[in-house]
Amino acid sequence: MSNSSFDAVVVGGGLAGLYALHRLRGLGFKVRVFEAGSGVGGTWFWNRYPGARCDVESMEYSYSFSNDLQQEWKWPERYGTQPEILRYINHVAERFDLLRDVQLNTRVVSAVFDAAANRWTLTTDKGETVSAPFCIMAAGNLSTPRVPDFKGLERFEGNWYHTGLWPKAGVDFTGQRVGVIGTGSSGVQMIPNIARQARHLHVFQRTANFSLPARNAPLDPQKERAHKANYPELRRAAYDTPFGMAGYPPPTKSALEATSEERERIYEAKWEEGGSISFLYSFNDLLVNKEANDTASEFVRNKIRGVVNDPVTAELLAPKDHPIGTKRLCLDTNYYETFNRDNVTLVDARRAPIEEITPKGLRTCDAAHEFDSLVFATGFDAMTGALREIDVRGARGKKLADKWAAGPRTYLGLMVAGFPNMFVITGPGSPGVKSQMILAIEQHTDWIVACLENLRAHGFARIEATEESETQWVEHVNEVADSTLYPLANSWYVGANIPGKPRVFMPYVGGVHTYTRKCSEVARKGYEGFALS
Ligand code: N01
Repeated sequence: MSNSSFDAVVVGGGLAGLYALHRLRGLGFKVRVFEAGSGVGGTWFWNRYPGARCDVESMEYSYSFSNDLQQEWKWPERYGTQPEILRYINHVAERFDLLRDVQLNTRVVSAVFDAAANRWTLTTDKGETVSAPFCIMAAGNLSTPRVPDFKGLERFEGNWYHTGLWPKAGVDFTGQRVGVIGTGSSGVQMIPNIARQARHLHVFQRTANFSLPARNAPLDPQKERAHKANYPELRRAAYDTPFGMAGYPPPTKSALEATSEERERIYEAKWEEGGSISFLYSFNDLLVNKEANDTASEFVRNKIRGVVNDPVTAELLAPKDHPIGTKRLCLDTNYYETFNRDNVTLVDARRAPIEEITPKGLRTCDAAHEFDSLVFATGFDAMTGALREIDVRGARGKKLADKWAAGPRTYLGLMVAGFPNMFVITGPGSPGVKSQMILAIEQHTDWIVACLENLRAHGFARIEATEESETQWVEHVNEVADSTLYPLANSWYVGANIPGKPRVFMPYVGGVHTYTRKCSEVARKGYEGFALS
């Protein structure tokens, strides 16, 4: 590396890190991005499992910062596939000449703040050291894959995979006996695809998840034209919505005010239309009133019962432990139908938990299974995992991992008290993961860049969230979550998938509109809640 001193360093070369690089360059900053992968793309670089696809429509799930880019790029389908999205990200990286400042195959292992010099020093797994006044954490929310701590995995004689670390060359399961563990979004997308190849597929389900039909199709050229004709307006309008997506008229009626016939008609139309936001927008209280939610949950359970031929399997697949929408609502193509295939078996891993991996497969408490391949669709150490894996030390030498031992604390999901000049893009306490992620990335980054401009204009060298503003924000995030049904689910939003992780509701569910207004107001009031010096 020719120069180890920068104006800003960025950790992560996914959608967030690349946009941060682009914007920081616009300030005239000398920037270095560190990316652990051998290519850019983050989530879309690593999650190459069969069937990986975005659950936000492709006309929405893209950068808005360049009108030429959004007008010229052609998405072939309603929802982008992983290869298509990765192609798009690489196109953006080339088009904006970003790659020359991205150092691939390099993992940041520590980030230490020097309070006297107001500089962050980062050390990489290659033993390099770089420093910069500002450190931007763009390390992702679902970027630390987790394989459960099953006894015996090292003795397994077949091949095993995690959805979030999928081999670049792909995997051919033709003729194999395959076991898939996990039925979240990744499992739900992957299972129908593996079922078509495998000799036999066993799906180990601990918790049934709600899934709706995606209704993917080639992108309707008329819709594409109409969307592109109004792209800038639609992008702007998205900031005024809870989920950061325009074009979904907010519901005004409670599910409990509707007759059962009216509810059925509305749910049926949404089911046919496909898409999760649209379905959750059937009525205005599905995420805040359990009784209202029960009507939607039961509608989907009945759909599952209608699709799956075997009543015992259908009942097992019909989620009963959480209200619909309180875990990430999955979108699928033929997920439930897959369980009608002769070569697919659903195993109830709640009634009979997996006890160990054996050389030939795995053993639950009541049966042994033999597999050629095992696939872990077991999720991620979400939202905090990536930052906790880096040895981050703030102004008084305090470790971020210690500060977050009882759960993450941030102000606006953007900064952490005691860690000056370190910004987080879509961190815990931000609505990022509960919204159109690329919009959130652009909003956070634009705010950070404006903040850095403001520091420079006023001759400040340092910005830090105050303890007080952080505490108030954490309380607010919790209050808002507690006014909804979200905390009722054992989801990764509360860290429930990681044994021992403190149960804290991490995303901000007050909506993109509320959050964006709050961020603008904070900036307008001279970065209220931050100490500048
Ligand atoms: O992970 P998850 P994911 N024994 O944590 C099970 C985004 N995403 O990779 O629910 C048995 O949701 C676990 O069971 P339980 C999206 O935001 C988006 O699927 O903990 N099972 C669960 O079934 C999503 O929410 C897209 O009881 C075990 C599964 O593994 C997020 O990524 C596509 C187990 C993990 O589900 C994460 O999704 C893919 C054990 N010991 C992902 N441990 C799209 O855009 C865990 N499980 C479409």
